[in-house]
Amino acid sequence: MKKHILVVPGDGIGQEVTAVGKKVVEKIAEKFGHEFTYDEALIGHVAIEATGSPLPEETLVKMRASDAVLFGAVGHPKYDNDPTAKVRPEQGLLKMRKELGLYANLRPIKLFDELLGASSIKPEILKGSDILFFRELTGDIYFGEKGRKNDGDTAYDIAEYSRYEVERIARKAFDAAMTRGKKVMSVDKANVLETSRLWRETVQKVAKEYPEVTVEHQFVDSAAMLLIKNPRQFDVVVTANLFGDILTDEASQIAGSMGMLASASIGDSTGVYEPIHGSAHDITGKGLANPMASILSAALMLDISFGLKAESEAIISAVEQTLKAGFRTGDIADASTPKDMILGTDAIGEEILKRI
Ligand code: GGG
Repeated sequence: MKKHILVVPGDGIGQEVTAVGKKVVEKIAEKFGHEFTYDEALIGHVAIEATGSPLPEETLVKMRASDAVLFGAVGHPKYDNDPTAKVRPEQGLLKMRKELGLYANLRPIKLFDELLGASSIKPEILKGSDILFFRELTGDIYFGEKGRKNDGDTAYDIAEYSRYEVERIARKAFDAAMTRGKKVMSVDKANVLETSRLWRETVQKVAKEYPEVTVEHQFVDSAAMLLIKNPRQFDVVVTANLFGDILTDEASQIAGSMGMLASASIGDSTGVYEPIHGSAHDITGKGLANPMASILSAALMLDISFGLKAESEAIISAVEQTLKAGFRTGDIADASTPKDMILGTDAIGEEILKRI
């Protein structure tokens, strides 16, 4: 198969983990006889430094012309400490999602059995957890009008959802549920928010098209609590942009670490595949970052954008075997991990490559 992949590492550890993710894709191409070509582009802080824009037009053109995008992360502490900055790395991420129509963000919470001890949640509560989040990605408070009034003393962010936006993400979640446990949990805050009341009403309507699927509605505060109390009761979850952002970071503790969670952003055109974690400048340049989220994002890319199921499974199996062999990065090591089995970004990448 011939495919053109755009690699967009972005900022901080995005550079380090995406390099390993790309090596894994190259190994798959070699092993399975595919012809993948690659190009690179800038986004985030590195793009601001080079061009003044967090998402240069050239990057967008390259994204649209590619078959899939392997993405890293955006962010820089410089902006976190300067709330008045007008140009910010995250604007590149949001604009990319809007421009490419990436309205559905799939975040599988896959717990490898080998990591049962890595979480602070008890293994007997975690064992068997397998959740697929659908986070709506192009609406909500992230994209509504925002600003300041009263000479800057009052700030506002408007949350907005249209029926159409809710319907299309709900359909994606219900379609996925039909291939899994035929169960959808819709998460909102319908006791308080009007957008959530429209969300619930629309999900209820879409649910009628899927009589085999059981639907449960949860308020986001309750869902956040249940996720830790009983993660096994979750299967497919569909929720709004902000709630999905927060709940999936929480859910990373089910998988052991943010460094284990991959994601796929799909919609109207080219799919974008990226770890859910950010740029992590506290560990940037130290070679400590866990590349597995990037590697597992590459697996999602092969499966979802290219339909290469066996290749995708080969990657997941290589990650599993590496964990079974006892290798860990620092974020997923526990007290019982021997020091010499705790590897850096490139070294654990090599162990995974060996097993493909
Ligand atoms: N790879 C994910 C990433 O770069 N996250 C940083 C970030 O700003 N995330 C906000 C969001 O996902 O909406």
